[in-house]
Amino acid sequence: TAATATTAVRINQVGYLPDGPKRATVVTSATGPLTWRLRTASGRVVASGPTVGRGTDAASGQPTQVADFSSYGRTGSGYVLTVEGTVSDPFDIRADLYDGLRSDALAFFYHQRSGIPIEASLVGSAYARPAGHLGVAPNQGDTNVPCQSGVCDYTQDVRGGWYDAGDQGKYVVNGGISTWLLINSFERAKRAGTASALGDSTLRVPERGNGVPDVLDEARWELDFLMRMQVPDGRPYAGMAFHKVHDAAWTGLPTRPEQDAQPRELHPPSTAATLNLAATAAQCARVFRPYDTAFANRCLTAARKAWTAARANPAMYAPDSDSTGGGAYGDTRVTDEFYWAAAELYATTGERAYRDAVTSSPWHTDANAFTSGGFSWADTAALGRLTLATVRTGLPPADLRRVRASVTAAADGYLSTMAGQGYAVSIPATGYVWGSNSAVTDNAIVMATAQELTGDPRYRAGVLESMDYLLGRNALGQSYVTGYGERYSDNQHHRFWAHQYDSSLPHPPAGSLAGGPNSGLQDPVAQEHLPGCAPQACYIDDIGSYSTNEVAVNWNAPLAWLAAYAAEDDCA
Ligand code: 9MR
Repeated sequence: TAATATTAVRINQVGYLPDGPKRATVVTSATGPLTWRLRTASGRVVASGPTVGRGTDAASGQPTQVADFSSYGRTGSGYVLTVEGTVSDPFDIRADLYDGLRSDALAFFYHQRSGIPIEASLVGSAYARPAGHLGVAPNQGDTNVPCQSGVCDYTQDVRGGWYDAGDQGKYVVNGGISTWLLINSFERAKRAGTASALGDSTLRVPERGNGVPDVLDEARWELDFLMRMQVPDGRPYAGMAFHKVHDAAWTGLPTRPEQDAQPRELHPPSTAATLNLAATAAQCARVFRPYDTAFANRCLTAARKAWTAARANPAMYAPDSDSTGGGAYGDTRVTDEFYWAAAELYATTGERAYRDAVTSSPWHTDANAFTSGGFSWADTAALGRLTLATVRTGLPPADLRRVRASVTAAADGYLSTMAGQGYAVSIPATGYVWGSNSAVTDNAIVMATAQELTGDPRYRAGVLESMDYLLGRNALGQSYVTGYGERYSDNQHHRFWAHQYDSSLPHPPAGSLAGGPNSGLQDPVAQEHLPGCAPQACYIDDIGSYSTNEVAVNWNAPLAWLAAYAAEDDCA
């Protein structure tokens, strides 16, 4: 009978914005439309309508229909959506829905800091810990780290920065894109007139109250580290950036950072890392200038030096094979990093040489600058496009039009990918790779930028529906953000937030985003538990599943960006 045909009603488990899209996915074997009913906490039906069939798509493998209750805009909590006796999780409709996530997703970065104690007064006693890798035994870094054998004969002080993820490596490539996203979030909010929400004393960071916007204080923690990774003057490859620093062998699980006893090693400089430094330091020089001129100048000097060094050493590639003790972040195509760095240097300085580097780059006209995952640590041309599309420069009008059109064209592509599926996801069925949730967030940032450029509300709807996916409207009914929703990821792969291994250790803090479904099943836990999974269902909330359930700075940074964007609604 029809009453047994519907098995789930999947929603954003946190809720919906009053003026945003409100859609749910109904998993059902029914072939014709069904009736959905929106009920208040007291059971009163306040809206109803027919579902629309979507069939079975390759990503979820589930037969789905969609319920659209967007026209209902009254606020409240404890709503449920019912379809044939199947009841959704309860949810809210309210304008301040994303306010908590805006600060929690950013607080992730303080938790991940290296080289500074994490204070109980800021994070609570469960998450407090002594400084990691600040030259105190048993730590062997990061105040004077030797190069890997044969690479150089000196040590370097590379303290500070953020640990990348569940491991305690620090990678310039991935740190770069994450830093860029935090600073870009602020730069965008400034244009929107909403930067005060990211201003001083908005975050739980030790620098609160120093007169500098807290999101920039957090970005600076990493920028200082990135600049410490630059090869000093007078040394071979001066101006280049070391690719990464991490333990000689993979750190055991669990290990609190200050208890790590392994030798730390600096890995050879790479062109990609150097251009990440050039790009983010140039962005720093532009955005920090009103708050700290000396720091802005220091950033600009580092950026110029990095650019010059990368031009002199354009093919020093970090190999994929260098993954003992840390991720490889290998990249043998750096033309996109050159484009990104040139774009940032040009937007900051206006200088002709950087403009020429932009306009002569193949990426300036390449139709594939935006990937099916928007951008990533390895694909950075899109970051240059986003900067050129939004920051006022002297770019010739025809070029600017083309750059902007490329942003909206990419956003249109994501919208059309979303429209065809049972769950509105901007990535194709083949796109559920390691860190797939960050492809969803990164695409959403492109859509948000398209909305800024055009004012078209369809793009904002695409952003908000992407949040729906991350917060529970997906094939598993899983919220991928710790502390948000009815069933959220709570056992992400991490060496300190390792409650699943040791009950005296905490779960990840609220606001931590899991990497998400990965149909490649690239770890033993995923291989054991997920064989035959549909791409969107290849996920397990187990600490051992590092290929589906890790946290990472390049995943939480776009989440923070989007939470800040979505939270702006309540000032409207
Ligand atoms: O995000 C990275 C993903 O694109 C790669 O496929 C994967 C394997 O190389 O590595 C991911 O990055 C990890 C890094 O190598 C080490 N720190 C944890 C990162 C997130 O899992």
